[in-house]
Amino acid sequence: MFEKQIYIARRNRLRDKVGSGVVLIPGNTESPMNYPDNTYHFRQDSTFLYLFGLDIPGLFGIIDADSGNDTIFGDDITMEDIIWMGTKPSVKDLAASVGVKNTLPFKELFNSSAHLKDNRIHFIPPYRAENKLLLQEITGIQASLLSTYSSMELIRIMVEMRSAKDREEIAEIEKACETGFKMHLTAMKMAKPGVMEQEIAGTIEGIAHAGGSGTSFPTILTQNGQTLHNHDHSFKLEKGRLMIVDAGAESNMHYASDFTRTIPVGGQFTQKQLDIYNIVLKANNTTTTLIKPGETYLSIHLKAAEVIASGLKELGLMKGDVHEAVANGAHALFFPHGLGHMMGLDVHDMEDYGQIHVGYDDEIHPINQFGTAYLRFGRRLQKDFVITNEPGIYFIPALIEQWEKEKTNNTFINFSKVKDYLDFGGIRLEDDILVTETGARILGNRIPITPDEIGLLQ
Ligand SMILES: [Mn+2]
Repeated sequence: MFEKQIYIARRNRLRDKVGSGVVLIPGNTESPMNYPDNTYHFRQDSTFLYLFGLDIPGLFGIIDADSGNDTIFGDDITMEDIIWMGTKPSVKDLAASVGVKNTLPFKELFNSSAHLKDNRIHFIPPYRAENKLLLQEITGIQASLLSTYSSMELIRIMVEMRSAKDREEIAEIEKACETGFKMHLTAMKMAKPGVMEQEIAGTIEGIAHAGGSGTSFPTILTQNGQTLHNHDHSFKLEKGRLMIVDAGAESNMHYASDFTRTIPVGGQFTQKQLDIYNIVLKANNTTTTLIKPGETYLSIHLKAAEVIASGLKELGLMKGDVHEAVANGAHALFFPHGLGHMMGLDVHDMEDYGQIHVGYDDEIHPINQFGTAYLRFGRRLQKDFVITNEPGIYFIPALIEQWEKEKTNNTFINFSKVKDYLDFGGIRLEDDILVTETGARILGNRIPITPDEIGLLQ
């Protein structure tokens, strides 16, 4: 936990901005896996963590902008809890540790329904079934309509508050980066022919648990990198293939890291792999040099797409004018996703608020074109934003086949040449970036990325 003044200041800031009404901040509860007492790893809600800091299940926060009071609802532990789970401070003491004076037993939340009906209420769209049911009960709004009735005003305020990271938050992200570095270095050293993907994935997830609160998202580790979010780890590594690892850790306070590296099994790239790898590396490095306050990430995404298109043109896989190719979305055959996203308490920071509200604003709107439409974050950068930089090139046989059949962008794509790459897989390279006053800083020690650096590890 941070010092309690930080949480008090955040809640006061929120209260000032929201002006009037009652803000409901449900914490998360334990969630059963296969029977009630066998639960998933507990993960507190990030908005609750941001405003109330307490990392335990079964709490609910209310910030009352009218009265100026904050209340935490929760139950003190029973003798049975002490016997099985050990002792823990009272809800009153926990609340005091984050500067909240008022506490009430959890059941009192249901008695507050009348009070809620007389006031403007604000809540973020709930994403867990348990909290949907809870909000339905206390607000009287049907669970399926809760998203519709969530507060746009609260979403805007929270995005504004959480987008720029403060010093303490950046220090936490750097801890997660340090663990992420160890995970990736270990994966690189283990990537030898005959090793099971699962063995490496399990080992690096252990490092994430040893270094903090586990992984920040399900690990992607595969020699079938043409599938962007491939969570299968059932193959044995083969010489000549590329292994993609997209994995990150959470610090103990739940701040995230998120890195991707792609390495040749056994350590040596073929020339064909190296040619594609160097294009992705150039796109990644170019992105880092372009990041600075005032630039839009949408324009940087498109610049990275141009680096990719011009590299592929040099190899004969694309043709025609590079700007025109990118304007027409031809690069998306190879780079069908966005350049990156915000990162903080969530690996896709604040994605539960609605991606469009986090990544776009009144000035920068999403582009509705295959590929660029997947860009999660496009708006103007500001100092202390933390974003990911993750360009990639993939050869997705089904997509290539469809585009060729439908003649999609065939003025810019040399399909006969692309066919030599159907068994290539994919390459993605991802760093985590802090926007500084004048440019960008790569967070953490940069994980080995040049072909030479990678070769030395094996
Ligand atoms: Mn990412």
